Amino acid sequence: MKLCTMGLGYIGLPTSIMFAKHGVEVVGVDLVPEIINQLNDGKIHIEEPGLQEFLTEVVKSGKFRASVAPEAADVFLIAVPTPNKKDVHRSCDLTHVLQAVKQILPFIQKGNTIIIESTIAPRSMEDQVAPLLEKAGYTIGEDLYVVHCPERVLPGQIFHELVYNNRVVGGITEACTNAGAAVYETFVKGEIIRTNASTAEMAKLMENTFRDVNIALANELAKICFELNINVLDVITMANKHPRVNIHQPGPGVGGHCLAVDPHFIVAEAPKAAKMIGLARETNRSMPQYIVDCANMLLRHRQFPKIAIFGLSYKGNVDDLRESPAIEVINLLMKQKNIELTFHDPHVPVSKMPIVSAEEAVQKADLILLLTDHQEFKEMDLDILSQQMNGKMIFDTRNCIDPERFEQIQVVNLGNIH
Ligand code: SAJ
Repeated sequence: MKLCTMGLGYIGLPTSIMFAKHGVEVVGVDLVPEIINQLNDGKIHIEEPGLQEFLTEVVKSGKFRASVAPEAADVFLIAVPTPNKKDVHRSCDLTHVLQAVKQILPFIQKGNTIIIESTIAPRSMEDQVAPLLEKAGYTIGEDLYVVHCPERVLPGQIFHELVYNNRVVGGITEACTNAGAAVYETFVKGEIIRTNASTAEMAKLMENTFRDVNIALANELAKICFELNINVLDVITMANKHPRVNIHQPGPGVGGHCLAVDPHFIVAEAPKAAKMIGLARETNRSMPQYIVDCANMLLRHRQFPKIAIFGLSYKGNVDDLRESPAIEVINLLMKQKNIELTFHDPHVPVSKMPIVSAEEAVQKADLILLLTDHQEFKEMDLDILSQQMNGKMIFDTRNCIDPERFEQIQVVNLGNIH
C-alpha cells in the first residue's frame, strides 16, 4: 500500500510515521518547504514523546519521505487545520480541506480511498467534500472510497492512542466505510467502529464538546465556591467519590486546537438548539480574566508588582501555544501598565516567546503565576526558588503543586484564593 498524507502537523506527521512503521510506503506533503527539508533530514518540528525516534527509524528505512507536492497513491489522507471562521458563530473553515482535495485531484485514480481526518462541521463530507469529487466525474462508492475518520488522539500520548484507541470510520457509502476500515487495520488494535460520514463527524465533535462542557461546569463551580468561601477542590474530591460523578478540573481556561475550537462548529450549524454548548464556551473563555482578577487581588498591596509567569503552552508537557489560556492571561496583564512580567516555560522554545530560566524569572518577583501543569513545575523546589523573590507566593491555577511540601512560600490555588 502507498499512502499520501496532506498536512504534516500534530496529527498528519505521527499518523504518517505510524503507517510507515507498519510497512506502508508514505509520502507526506506540507506547504512549508522548511518543514519538508527538516523532516527529510530526520528532524522533527513539533514536540511529542516518541516522535523523534520513530521519524529517525522511518526515514532510515526509506518508508517515509516528505514532499511539497502530492503524488499518485492507493490512499490519500487529509489532516490539515480546520480553524474557526471569523463569523459570529465561529463556524468551521473548510478552506484547507477543500484545497487539499483539489490538490490531489490530478493524482487520483479509480479504486483509491480518500480519508479526511481533520475535524469538520457536521455534514461537511456529504455537502462539500463528496460533491467536489463527484463534479470531477467519480461515482463515490464505485470509483472512489471516501471516508471521514476523525483523529481522536491526545497530544502527549499520540503514539499509544493511535494504536489502542477505538477508531470511528464513517463512509459516504458502506463500501467506502469498509475500504477505510481496511486501511486502519494496518496498525489499530482498538475497535474499528463502522458508521456513516455524518455520524462520525458529529460523534467526534461531541467528544470534545462533552469535555469542554464538563470543564466549564468545574470552572463555574470554582467561581461559585469562591463567592461562598468554600474550597472548590475539596468539593470536587468529595463529589467524585460518587460512582457516577466525574467533575473535571477547574483552571485558567481551555486551550488547544480542539476543545476551544470544535464546539463552535456545532453551535454554528444549529445556533438555536445548541444553547448549553455555547454557554460552556463562554464560561471557559471567561477564565483568563477571572485568573487576572484573582492575581490582582493577591497583589493588591503592591503598587508595581512583578509577576513570573510559569507555563505558556495550553496544557502540561506540550509545546503547543495554540489558543493557550496562558497567552490570554498574559495579554490581559500586559494591558495593565503597572505590572512587570517575566516568562518561564521548559517546553516552549525561545524563538516563540522571550523565555528565561526559572531562577532568572523569579528575581525580585512578587508572585509566581503558574498557568500550565508541566511535570517540571510539579518537581521544582519552591523553597529554594523563592529565596530570590520579593513576595514569597505562588498562585497555582492548575492545582498541581502540593502545598504541604514547602515552608518558605505561600501556595495559593483555586481552592484558597481568599
Ligand atoms: N483542561 C482543564 N480541565 C480538565 C481537563 C482539561 O482545564 O479537567 C484543559 C487543558 O488544560 C487544556 C484543555 O482543557 O487547556 C484541553 O486539553 P485536553 O487534554 O482535554 O484535550 P486536548 O485538546 O489536548 O485533546 C482533545 C482530546 N479529546 C478528548 O479527550 C475528548 C483528544 O482525544 C482529541 O483527539 C483532541 O482533543 C483533538 O484533536 O480533537
